[in-house]
Amino acid sequence: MGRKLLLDKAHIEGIRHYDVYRREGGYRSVEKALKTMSPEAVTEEVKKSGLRGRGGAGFPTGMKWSFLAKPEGVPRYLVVNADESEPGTFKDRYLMEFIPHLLIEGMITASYALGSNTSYIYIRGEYWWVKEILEVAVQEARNAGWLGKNILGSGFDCDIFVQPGAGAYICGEETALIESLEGKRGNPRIKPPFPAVKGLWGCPTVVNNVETIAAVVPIVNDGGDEYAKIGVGKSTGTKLISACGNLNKPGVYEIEMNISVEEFIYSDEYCGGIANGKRLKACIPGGSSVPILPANLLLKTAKGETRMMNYESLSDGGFATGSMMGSGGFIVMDEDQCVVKHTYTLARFYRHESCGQCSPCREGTGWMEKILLNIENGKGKMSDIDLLWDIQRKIEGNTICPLGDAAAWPVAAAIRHFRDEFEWHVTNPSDALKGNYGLANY
Ligand code: L3W
Ligand code: SF4
Repeated sequence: MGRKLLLDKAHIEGIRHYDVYRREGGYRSVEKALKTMSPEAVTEEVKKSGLRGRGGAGFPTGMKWSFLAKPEGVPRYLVVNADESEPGTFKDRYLMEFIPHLLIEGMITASYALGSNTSYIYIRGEYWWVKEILEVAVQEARNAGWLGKNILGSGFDCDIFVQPGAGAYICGEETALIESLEGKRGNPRIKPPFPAVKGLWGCPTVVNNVETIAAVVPIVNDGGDEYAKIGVGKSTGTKLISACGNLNKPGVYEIEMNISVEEFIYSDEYCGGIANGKRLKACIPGGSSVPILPANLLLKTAKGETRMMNYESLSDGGFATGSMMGSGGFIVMDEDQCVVKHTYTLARFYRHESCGQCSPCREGTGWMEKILLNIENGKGKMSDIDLLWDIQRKIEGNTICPLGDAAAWPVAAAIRHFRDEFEWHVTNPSDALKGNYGLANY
């Protein structure tokens, strides 16, 4: 059994509430940090741990914290990104819903390290019941003296506020999130300046994912070196994976980052294999924004090495033959699934969620959606496939925020690996219309 650092206690009855969480050892990291460590020492442990941002980019957390500007007399902020909206990703919801005090504990310790006296959880509006759970937990922490003035007599003041979004995917992009938190339309800002220099209300701000901040708890409790012993290379610690699609046991799993993709999909400890005895066709291993991989490149890399569930191995081969760990949204497709249809569905999503500031993203996502719908409906031409390729190339790298890339990559990867399926739709329009388009038709 793999070690669990975040979800090990998530199934204890009543753990959602303070008394049980505390009885099970909760808030030890706050005691340790505030009573025995300097803020710099906490950041040092996070650096030693090798923790990387769990929202998708995998940026080293300790490095991000040390980039935080500290001009005198200017407040600093910690903002937790709980706007989990990436299709296929639901691990932060699970953590917040079942063990909300883990996030709050991590936030207090992180706020101490960063010097943030007011910290925010920006949660997606659709998670309204999770917001209520968090608000109860924050109040419990306040009542127990873990939030407020002079916490544990340390001289450190901290409070936490929960702010819901209103259903826009783009508000998960850190600068759009900050705009939204300031009460404005969630349009991404041009970076630099990075939030670490100019973030919320123009002040230095660290934006971290829910899981990233929760991981601060075991790192401070056991030390960064202990955390770094789990996993491989630059992929240290454990990772939450939300597994969905044609699996026998979809769900949220905490894995050590040294297991193979094959073990994750087929072992009983995790997903238990493909549902209904079907064959594995493809997988989007890191949330909808990352490239799809066909089964042969999913279990083994192009070099013939076992593909592992970690940052390096999943991206091995670049986008030509690899993908990304991303946010950990692991979407599995069996032999009956149609890649053209899935690609269309994603294109529709990104077109709908584009904020419209940049022409390549605003116009390109609309064109990709229309062309994909035509192909899917048996009305496409062979030249449409090249046109699609051309459009996604013109979006990638030419936009203010990563949503443009996120819209382009799935289309590029689908054409790269499943071009024959696109061509089949063009040459067999009546079959495509009837919905006969899985591997079974080849
Ligand atoms: C200070 C510098 N800070 C970088 C900070 C930066 C940010 C972090 C990573 O996009 C990806 C995206 C989605 N000084 C800095 C610096 N930083 N250089 O480091 O930055 P970046 O630009 O690499 O990424 P990002 O803008 O945070 C995130 C992908 O994740 N994704 C999305 C998942 C969606 C969810 C969800 O719904 N929960 O996670 C999945 O793959 O496409 O590429 O903080 O400020 N010099
Ligand atoms: Fe808006 Fe798309 Fe430009 Fe991002 S890439 S700023 S979502 S138009």
